[in-house]
Parts: sequence; C-alpha cells; structure tokens
Amino acid sequence: GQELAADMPFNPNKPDEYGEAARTPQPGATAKPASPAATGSTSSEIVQSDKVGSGQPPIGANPANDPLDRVRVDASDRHLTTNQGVPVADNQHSLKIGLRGPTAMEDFILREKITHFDHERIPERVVHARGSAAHGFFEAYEDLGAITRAAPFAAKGKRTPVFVRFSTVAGERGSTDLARDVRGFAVKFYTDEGNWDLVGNNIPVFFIQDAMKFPDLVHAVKPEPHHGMPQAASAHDTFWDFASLSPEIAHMLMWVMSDRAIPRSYRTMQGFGVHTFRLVNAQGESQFCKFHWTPLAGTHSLVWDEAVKISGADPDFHRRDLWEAIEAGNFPEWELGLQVFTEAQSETFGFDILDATKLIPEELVPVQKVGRMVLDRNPDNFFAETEQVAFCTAHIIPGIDFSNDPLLQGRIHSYLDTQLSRLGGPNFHEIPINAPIVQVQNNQRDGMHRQAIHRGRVSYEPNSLGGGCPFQAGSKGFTSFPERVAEDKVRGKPELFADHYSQARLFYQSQTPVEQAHIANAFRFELTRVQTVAIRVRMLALLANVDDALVAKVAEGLGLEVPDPLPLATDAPIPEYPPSPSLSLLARAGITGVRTRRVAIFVAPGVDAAMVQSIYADLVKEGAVPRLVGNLLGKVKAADGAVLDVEVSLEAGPSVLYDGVIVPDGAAAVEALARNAHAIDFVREQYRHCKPILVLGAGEGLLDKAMVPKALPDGSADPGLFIGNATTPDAALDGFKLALAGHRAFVRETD
Ligand code: HDD
Repeated sequence: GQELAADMPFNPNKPDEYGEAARTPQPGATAKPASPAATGSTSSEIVQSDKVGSGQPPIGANPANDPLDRVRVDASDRHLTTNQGVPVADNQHSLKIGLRGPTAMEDFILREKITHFDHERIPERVVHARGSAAHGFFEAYEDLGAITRAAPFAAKGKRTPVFVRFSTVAGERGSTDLARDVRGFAVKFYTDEGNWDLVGNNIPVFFIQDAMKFPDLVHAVKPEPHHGMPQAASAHDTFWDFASLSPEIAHMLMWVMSDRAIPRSYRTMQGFGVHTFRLVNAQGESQFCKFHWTPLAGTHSLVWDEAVKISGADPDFHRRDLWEAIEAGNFPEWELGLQVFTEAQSETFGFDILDATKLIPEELVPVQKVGRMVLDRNPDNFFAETEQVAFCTAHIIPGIDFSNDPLLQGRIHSYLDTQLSRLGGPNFHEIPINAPIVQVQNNQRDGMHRQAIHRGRVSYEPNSLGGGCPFQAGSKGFTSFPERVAEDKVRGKPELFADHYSQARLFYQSQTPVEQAHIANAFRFELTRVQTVAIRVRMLALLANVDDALVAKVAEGLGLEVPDPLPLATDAPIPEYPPSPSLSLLARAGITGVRTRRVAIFVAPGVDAAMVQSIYADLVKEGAVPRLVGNLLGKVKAADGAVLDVEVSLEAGPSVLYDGVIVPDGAAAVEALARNAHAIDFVREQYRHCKPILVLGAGEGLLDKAMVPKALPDGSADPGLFIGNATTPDAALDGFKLALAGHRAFVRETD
C-alpha cells in the first residue's frame, strides 16, 4: 500500500515540503521558496502586465506569492532568539532564585514568551468565522475591453493572482465544516490596478433585501444568547421565528434547505457575486452584470445523514479535502461567467435587479464564460493568511462599480468597519496577505501597527513642497459611474421587492424529484427541532405560497394540517417562470471521470493481493484516491503470501469519508471483515448514502452479512451495485468507475 501511495502526485509548487528535501535545513533565516519555473510548475507562465503601473510586478506564475516572500520565515538550521533577536540559551526553564525558589521578575525571556502567548488570538469574524483558503490565479479567456476596463479582463490569457477563502456562515471558528449553511466564496484579485474583492456565496440570492436587517438575521441564526446553543445550525427557534416573520426569505430558504447547503467539497460548489454590479468600459459606458463561478469538477453534495456523521468522523472534512487536493496537484478550477445586460433590458424582467432575493434565470440572460480560476498553492500559515485576510466589498477597481442594491450598499460600509476591530486598526491593508501587488501611495499616515516608512515632510494635498505628489490619476483613476439620481429621501423599498414567492417557486419546480424530496426533508428536520408549534405553523403558511406539494409533504412530516397561506405583500402581477434546469445541482455533471474520488478497498488476511494491487494502481492512474482499509493498522498477509499495509483502520475511516467501496475476493478476508461491526456498518452506509459498491468473488459475501439488497425493490438492477467474479473483474470495475464518476445512485434512496 505505502509503495503504491508513493506514486501519488504531489504539489510541484512546494517541493521543499516533501521527501528528503523536507528534512534538509534551509540556508538563511528567511528562505525563498524555489521559483515555479525551477520546479516545472504548470502555473509558471509569466505574462507581462499591459496596464497602468505595469512593468513593476510580473503577472502570472504562482502569483501573489512572490510579494509574500519578504515575510516568509524559516527557522531551519537557526538558533532561537527573543523577539528582539537576542540569542536564547534556554527557553524551557524559568529563571528562579534557587531551584525550588520563586521566579525572578527580571526573567524577560519567560515574560516575553507568556505575554505573546496571552495575546495570540484576535476576534473571530462576526459571520463566516470558519473558513479555508488557497492561492491561485485567474486567467482571462478574451479581452473584454468593450464592456469593462477592469484589469483582469484586459487581454486574452492575462493572469491575475488571487487568494480565495471559502467559509461557513453561522458557526464559530472551531465549528464543523458540515453544517447545513450557506458557504462563503470570497475572491481577492491582486490586480495591477489594485485589489478587487468579489465577496460572494455559493448561493446566488440572499435572505434579506436591505442591509438594515442583517444584524437581525445574524442574531436569529447564531446560537441563542441565553445558553449559547446550538452551534453552527439554523435548526432552532430563533432562526425560524425570524424566517417565518420575513417572507422575503422564501427564495433563499429553498436554496438553503437544498443540498447546496451541504456540499461534498468546496471544489464542487458554484459561486456567485449575488448582487447586480456594473461594468464600465474605457469610454465610460456601463452595463449591469452578475458574476458566476462554475466548478469544472461538477456540482456535488452530501446527503444529510452523511453530513451529520462526517461531523463526528472528520469535522475538518472540507478543509482537508481542499488542502489534500491542492497538495496532490489536483488543482481545483472554476470558470467565471458573466450575465451582462443593459438597464433597458432589466426593465422588462418583471423583477427588480436591485433585489438580492432574485436571480436572473440563465434562460433570460445567458452566462458568458470569460475566464478560469485555478487554485494551485496552499497557504504557508493559517493565521497569517487565511485568518488575517480581509475581504471588503468596497474593494473595487476601475471598470467595476456598484449598483444601488440596498444590501450591497450596506455591505460597502460593514466590511471595512469590521476589520478595524478584528485586525486592530486602519492599517490592515499593510498585513502582507492584504497588501496589493502595486505600490500604495497617498497622504494617509500613522495609526496602529503602521509598517510603511513614509519619506518627506509632505502628507497633505494640495501641496507645492512635494511637487504636488502624489498626484491624482485623472482619467486613469477610478471614476464612479455618473448615474443620474433625482428622488425623494425615503425609508422603504420598491414595489417589485414585495413579490416574495415567484422565484422560490421557480427554484423548487426546477429541481429533480430527488432534490425536491431532499428540500422537503430538510424543512421537516429543521422545523422538528423548533420547539414552538406556532412557528412551525407560520412557516407552513409561508410555504403554502410556494408550492402545494411541498407544503403538504412538510406538513405531513410534522403531523400538522396545511394552514391558510400568509397574506401576500403585493397584488401586482407576479412573473411566471418556466422551470430552469440550470438551477438543479444534478444538471451540472462537470468533468466526467473519477479524479479525486476517495475509494476504500477492504483488505484482511487472505485477500487477493494481485487483485487489490491492480485495482489500486488503476484507480491511482485515473486520479482517484484509493485507500487500503482494514480491521486494524499493520500488515495483512494475502492469500498468495504477499504482504499489504493497511493504510486506514475501519474505526478511523468510516464509510462517510469515502465516495465508494470495493470488497475484493478472498473468503478468509471476508470472514474476518464480517466479524467487525465497523465493516458491516460501512457497507450498509455506502448503500444507504447511494454510493457505488463493487464486490468481487467472495467479496459478495459481505453484502449478504450486511443484508444489503442486490436489486431495487421492483426487481430491476441497482445502477450503483457491481458484482463481479474473481477471474474477470474488469467489466464490473469499469461499471463501478462509471458510477463513481456519476457520484450517486439516488434511485435506491430510502431515507
Ligand atoms: Fe457578508 C463576511 C458574503 C451580506 C457583513 N460575507 C462575509 C464573508 C463572505 C460574505 C463570503 C467572509 C469573507 C471572508 O472569507 O473573510 N455577505 C456575503 C454575501 C452577502 C453578505 C454574499 C449578501 C449578498 N454581509 C452581508 C451584509 C452585511 C455583511 C448585508 C452587513 C451589512 N460579512 C459581513 C461582515 C463580515 C462578512 C460582518 C464578517 C467578517 C468580515 O466581514 O470580514 O462585515
């Protein structure tokens, strides 16, 4: 097993962290990672910038990383020092007056170490506290100069460095990755015209329409304030109390109760900028735009029972998955799509494009693919990069502008404001992960933790003593789109914002029956956890405006009658939409093949070693991640006398951590496995969670022991179950791989 595992690819951008190189001390206190060109990295193409301020940093290559080299610290082969650089002889014993006496006040080494430790936490993000991030690049497919002057789209093939952080919303920093929740999808583009942050989610709409309500929403979903429960869960009274009193939430609830809220991986989620933004070209002409990220790996999710169990088996499941995929050289990739439309077009839509609870169906405005994003390097340090990165919706660049979406307008304030307390002051832009790759020059001065050493006596404008510098960039600089506005100052919202249900209905009715069933089950589960019956009833009254079949199913699940629907907030005509297949997760298969799918191959004494080795090698060749799973760690003697290493024990690697299972031939092995409840549970759960199962020769016996049905209830063949004989396993293996690529056989679902 270990020999085969050594064949696995590794991240060529980090050669120092593997094998012999990892044990060889680096020269110098600050080690420069080997350049991508030297390591043969696939992302090493250097594209020279052609925009304002160009000529300075080359764009491309394992981007964003070179500017960070100046702060990367490597202590290999170096002695210990204090923070003042004083060599330390002993930092394991405090300074005492006699070995059994009191500690001396003068022990500055002890005091520095403890003081630093006492202050090493910063406040967690008020939302999206738990996240994982990676470096990579964005590459434009074409020059979009006709519609935007934004730097990343300036030329075909141009690469712009990015840092991307994925997150859950409600849970605290140490909570599980597997909560039913929206996932954050925040992208920082380090462009040659400054940083652009596209701070989106994996769902294209939002819970509320106005930033004014955001604190209410977050207070409702976070743990209840009297006892601090539940952690990372919306299934409690305060959330559903708020939801049932906020009909504008209806559309978002459909998405959050769908499998979108329990992704299989960050690598298999779509991302969305949510709001309508503006694109502005060099002539100052503007169109509206929605941003879409589509994963090449397809859109795949977990099933709820599985998510609950992974929370116990590996609460870092998504973090680990992202990390391991990048380390293994399976760089996750998304395509960026734009929905571009004019103001005149938007007036025909029948909904308001400033309403963040509405999406623009792809049938109405097609998504135009304009580039791809590849994540090819893990951070070196979680705190310095992933924790300290500060995304702000206010960070836009020439060529991109805001719309008047009142949710977006409030966000423009909130993100900058929150960094002041989270990162401790107004100089957070100087923290290396937040620093733009272009030079920053202005007359802002001082403040906590200032790093820059500004030269000269001029820190004001206008000035003559500094020759008028830094001078304004004029037409090359950011210019707000001069939208004409002449209105009364009022608190309120436009009439079209009051249609809360037509797009909720569109989403639900665009789902496949399997997905619809999962949505109904999720409502049932969440509302079952709610203790106040009146809240359950009010939620049903809300759902009664969405879809009759849905509300009937949820009501039945709760043992309640369907109540009268909530009164509508508008009698204006409501748009009717034909179903939009692009809203279904199952509609986006993505790349076919088994790349990055995790497969457990059961081994126990007496297993057919040749079969195991050949299947293992075959799966590795196709980019899958096979693991030899057995009763205990250690050596296993195969039927032919060969010895295999068990890589993971059944106890440490339960079914929910694998996308498929293979039980090879070997009567004695199957007998040994059948005596272990973990093995029986494993096979049963693979079956229950609709995952592909391959049994070969005597391996079939484990299905019998686990009482797994070998056909569907109507007698037809189970499309995810493959039973092959020991001598010619190839056809069954091929079928298994095809099913693994398709992910799940939902026809057998019984939950
Ligand atoms: Fe927000 C963080 C996404 C509405 C206020 N938000 C945050 C992050 C993401 C989003 C991905 C984490 C960024 C990271 O990884 O560091 N938020 C959204 C989306 C929204 C949205 C897609 C609606 C379309 N957010 C929203 C509103 C407000 C905020 C309406 C306030 C008025 N969001 C914040 C915040 C956070 C944040 C409090 C917490 C930590 C941070 O900003 O840096 O400012």
